[in-house]
Amino acid sequence: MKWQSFFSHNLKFGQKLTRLHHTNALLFYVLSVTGILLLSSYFRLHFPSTRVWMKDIHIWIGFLSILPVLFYLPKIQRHVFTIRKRKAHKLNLFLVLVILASLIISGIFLTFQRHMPPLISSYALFIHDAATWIGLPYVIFHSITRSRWFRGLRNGNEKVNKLADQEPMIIQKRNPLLHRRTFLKLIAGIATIAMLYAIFGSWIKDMFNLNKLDLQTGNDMKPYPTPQSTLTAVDGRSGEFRYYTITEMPTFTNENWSLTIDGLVDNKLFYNWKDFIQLDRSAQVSNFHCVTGWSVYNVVWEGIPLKEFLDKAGVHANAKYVKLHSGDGVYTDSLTMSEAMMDDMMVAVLLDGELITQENGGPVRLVTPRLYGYKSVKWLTRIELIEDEHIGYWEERGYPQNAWVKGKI
Ligand SMILES: Nc1nc2c(c(=O)[nH]1)N[C@H]1C(S)=C(S)[C@@H](COP(=O)(O)O)O[C@H]1N2
Ligand SMILES: [Mo]
Repeated sequence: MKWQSFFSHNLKFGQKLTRLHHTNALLFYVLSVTGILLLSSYFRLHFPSTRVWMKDIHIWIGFLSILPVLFYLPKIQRHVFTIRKRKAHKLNLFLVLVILASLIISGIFLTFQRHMPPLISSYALFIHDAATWIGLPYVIFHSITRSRWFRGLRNGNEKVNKLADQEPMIIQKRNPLLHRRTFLKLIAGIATIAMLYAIFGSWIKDMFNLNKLDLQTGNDMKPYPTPQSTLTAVDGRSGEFRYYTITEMPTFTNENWSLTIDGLVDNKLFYNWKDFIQLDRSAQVSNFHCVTGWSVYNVVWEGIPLKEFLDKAGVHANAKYVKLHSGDGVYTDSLTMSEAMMDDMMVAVLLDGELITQENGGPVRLVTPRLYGYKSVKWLTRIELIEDEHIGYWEERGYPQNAWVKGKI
């Protein structure tokens, strides 16, 4: 990369293009790094507050990255003309522009997704992810094969083998694997894939739930509750949960799990696992929306409406908020009294007829279909009635207190 070119005037057309290209590449790298940190569950676990401003930085740089594209647009015609005879260059240009456009447009939607129906943000997130997983390996491969080091490697070899090159054997020309350039590119390709696998392997595993089995055995609840409802989702569940936690996942057994309802109530309630699963449950089909853009549709939850616990406990007149405590010992959130009394606020124990798994917040989690997922406290163990507003875990780190999902839920 020629750093001087960033500061010089009177550049020729080609040099200007190169400068745009390098600016674009730099921004793309910074966005990739911040973007991957945002996705990483390791980062969420160990640097939760950094995550919030990292997201802002990612968004701001994202907006900045529109500039090189805008500067490029008036030059596009001339550029395409100069490469009119090079098929590979044209294809490359087209691919890069499609990837950039997808990332920018979906990124803008994601930035403002709180003001849009969740369906749009799910699509935007899908496109943003897909464009990243195609674009990033492509860019890494491109940078390796275009780097001076790589070219040096190629030229160096060519000099050494000059003699051999003068009389190329037919087989070398025909067989792409034996052609030196292709071979080096192949190596770069393999290196890229290996590198990406090292970085994203665990993410890919999470994505495809390859490690679901060990996680499922995390909790050990006995007896296993049988569904009391036969409700099923007509179209079946669609979408995948992204498992979030800001601590190591707590592990529960029937011995160490309990639920307490206390604070400003007439009767403090306390349930151990045995008592808890004797309670009458109802079921609901609802959608689950995370404020970062993903949704899961048609989830069948079975559990006890939060309202029933509050009625049973007898809420004092001065209680204004319901504070929810996670058994992880760190995560909390709160609901206003009217939010808490909504019919679909549920203390859920079964998901699609099965015990909620450990990574999904089981054995018991709150379900808040009309409010964003950060209100839906996982590993719920305590419901406390309080008078003063409580600022929840993510709200303290920049998420809005108002978690209502806009549009069709
Ligand atoms: N204890 C606890 N509860 C939590 C969280 C968390 O990190 N810890 N993340 C919240 C957020 S932001 C979302 S979107 C949902 C995600 O639920 P899932 O991990 O089951 O997909 O859980 C919510 N409840
Ligand atoms: Mo979330």
